[in-house]
Amino acid sequence: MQSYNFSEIEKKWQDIWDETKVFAAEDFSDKEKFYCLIEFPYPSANGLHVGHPRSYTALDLVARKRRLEGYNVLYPMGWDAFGLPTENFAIKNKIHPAIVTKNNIANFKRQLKSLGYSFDWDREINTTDPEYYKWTQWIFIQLFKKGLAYKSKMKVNWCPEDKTVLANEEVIDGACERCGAQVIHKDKEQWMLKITAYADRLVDDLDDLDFIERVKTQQKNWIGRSHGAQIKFNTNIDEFIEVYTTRPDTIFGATYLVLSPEHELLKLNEDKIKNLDEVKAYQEFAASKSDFERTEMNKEKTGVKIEGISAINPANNKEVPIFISDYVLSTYGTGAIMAVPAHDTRDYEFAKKFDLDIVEVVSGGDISESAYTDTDSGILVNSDFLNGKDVKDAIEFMFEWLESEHIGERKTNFKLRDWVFSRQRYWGEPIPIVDCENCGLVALPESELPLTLPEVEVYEPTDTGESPLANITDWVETTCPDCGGKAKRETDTMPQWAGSSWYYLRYVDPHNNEALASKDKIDYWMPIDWYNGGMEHTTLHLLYSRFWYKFLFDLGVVDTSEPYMKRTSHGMILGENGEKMSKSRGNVVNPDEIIENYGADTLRVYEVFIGDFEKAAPWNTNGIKGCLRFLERVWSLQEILVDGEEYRTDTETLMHQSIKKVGEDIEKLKGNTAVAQLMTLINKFFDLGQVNKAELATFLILLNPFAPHIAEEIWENVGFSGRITDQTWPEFEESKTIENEIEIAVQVNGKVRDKLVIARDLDKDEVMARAKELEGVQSYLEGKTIVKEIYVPQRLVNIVVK
Ligand code: ANZ
Ligand code: ZN
Repeated sequence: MQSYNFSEIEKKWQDIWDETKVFAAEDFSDKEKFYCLIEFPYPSANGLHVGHPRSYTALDLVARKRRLEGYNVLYPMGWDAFGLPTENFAIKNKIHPAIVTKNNIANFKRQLKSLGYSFDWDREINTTDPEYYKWTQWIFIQLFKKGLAYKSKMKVNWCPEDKTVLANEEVIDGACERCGAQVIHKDKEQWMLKITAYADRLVDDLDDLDFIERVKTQQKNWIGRSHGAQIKFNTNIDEFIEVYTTRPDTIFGATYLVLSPEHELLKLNEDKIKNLDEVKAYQEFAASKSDFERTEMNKEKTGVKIEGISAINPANNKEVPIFISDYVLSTYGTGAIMAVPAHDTRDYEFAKKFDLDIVEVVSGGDISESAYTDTDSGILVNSDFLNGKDVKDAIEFMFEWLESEHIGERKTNFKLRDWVFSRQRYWGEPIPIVDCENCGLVALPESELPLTLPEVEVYEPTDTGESPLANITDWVETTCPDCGGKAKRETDTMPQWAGSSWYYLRYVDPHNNEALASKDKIDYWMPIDWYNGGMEHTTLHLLYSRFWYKFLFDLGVVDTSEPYMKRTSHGMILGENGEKMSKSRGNVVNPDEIIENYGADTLRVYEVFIGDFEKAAPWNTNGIKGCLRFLERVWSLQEILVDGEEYRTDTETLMHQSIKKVGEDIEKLKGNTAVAQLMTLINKFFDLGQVNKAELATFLILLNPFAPHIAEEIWENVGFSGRITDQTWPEFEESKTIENEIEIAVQVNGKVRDKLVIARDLDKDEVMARAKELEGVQSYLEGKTIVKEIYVPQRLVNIVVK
């Protein structure tokens, strides 16, 4: 027999799959539809990373299994190709970003094809294709028309390295998510998307989705819905200060107020502030810091007392001082708080430092040590009409009280901010809006879409904060579509997250010229049944795309309110040294080399065998070799093949067990234990010295999702009819997964003395009789009286003697 020539086999089957389009999804079919999706890659110049195939392989297993189960499966692939790395590469190498993108895509596609994924390549999409981004622009215009896209001058995150603004979601611990540079603040006019209008629905609708818990929790925390009260404090200068609190129950312990340094009241009443110089100096100091630095938990508290202005606590009419401090943010709640040092940690630290009153109003802690923040067990004290209530009741009582006294009301707040949607870079979708001297901001008519990116000489970003498009005067200067007057085009572009916010809809109808996708096809394919992607996208792409989809639902473009029914997430593949793979660490593994030396099937098997899907896993070259050895053994099954239409008694139980285990494990993304089961099965065949045709056929179908090329090749070689892609997924019988003969322990007075092999359903009398005959047992029974006989079915016998 020929040896296992994976290169030849893999090329052969990839060509056959391509030519016969076996993985093409049918629009409309009698079969049930199944839409599975992986996050489409950013085609970088580095090519495919061995991390990418982890996600793609996991859902390729599901897709291939579903097809054999009779589903009409859509498993598409495309390119999320706008964005900074391409633009930066283009600038450095003086090649147009469009050409860089084209080359990168060709390379990625070659690599993905060489892995044998069952993608429907006829539905390939590319976010930088004007026929695609025409619809990204169309959605933007709809958002604009509904008032959900607006321009506003605001403090934004600016990355000095990439020379562009960043969304809040792109700032991680105060640094640029992409390049790691420390983010600074700039006041700039920006396009914003009103994602906050969807905040409630984005939280509430999570309940009905089959998302892994970590994803739900992260989205909820990011949106940060909190229920509290807004309370008015009167002051000595005839103005109210409104505070936001989630603990109105603690109002009797509010011994001072803190305003954010940017608070309006200060600007409007500078004449009444006696220590204005000191206040101004502090305001400057705070302005230089990021919100992240300002709210860091265990940093030294700073602040300044406002001399000349004080407030009255409306619960007990006591006068309380007012401070400014950077730990109160201007962008949350009302930008002012009532400080309750006895029950809030930051207030406690501040009060200690400035020697302010700390009044206990919830009993149960020791406030000489630290703030008592527990809300589950304390009882209200020192609080007049609230005394004796527990925290929950006291909060409810206060809501009513505040409303009846007209000094406050219930208020829900969100951490989520509107989405900063413009970027000052070249390689993105142009924003299809003009600024008219007469009419203001006007959207282009749909007939003028796509508004394509103009050719430019230089696409380097500028330090002025304007995009390179601003320099092309004859593009910028245009006429207003409404009045025909003079107008200027918007020169900022959209962020990389734009195209990926709706791409899954384009797959259902990728060549449509009339609409982003036809209603019929959307109704047929959506929602997506299973979506796998990285945890790092949870509060970016995953949240943004849920928002856009809900907006399209409100417009009537789609007929369900959520795009993804199920969301799972994979762990990263790390370098052999356990660190993140990166060029600078020199630990990058190139999938091309692995495929050349070991084959695509081996790489696929290794990608699932590497460890628990949700956890990070280090690459290991010995592991790869082990997977190749496994496939070589699979190949040599052909040498021990014998005839046989049914499983043999020797293999029957293991066959049924394997069908069950492999099937269930694929569903749970436990490819690693599924492969282990296949290894057990193949060992059995070699132990027996034979595999029969019935057994081999089942084995190959089970192996196929993992190693499809070798499975198809052996199937054909041994003369089975048709192809694996035409077969049905094997079924198992539960009763046959159970071993018929079992081994049980036999104890005398609780100590194991021997073992007994019996038929599983043997009755107690027979089991006891045979147990007593065992040699290892008899010596312990001699001369004794049996006082009790215990049989725990299918587990053990215990004979108690005296
Ligand atoms: C009094 C109080 C007493 C508070 C107590 C807490 C515990 P979340 O859940 O995040 O909404 N806060 C309100 N606005 C703030 C701002 N702009 N910057 C910094 N902190 C602010 O938290 C709401 C709580 O965070 C509010 O409730 C307020 O402190 C503080 F025992 O008010 B609390
Ligand atoms: Zn006009």
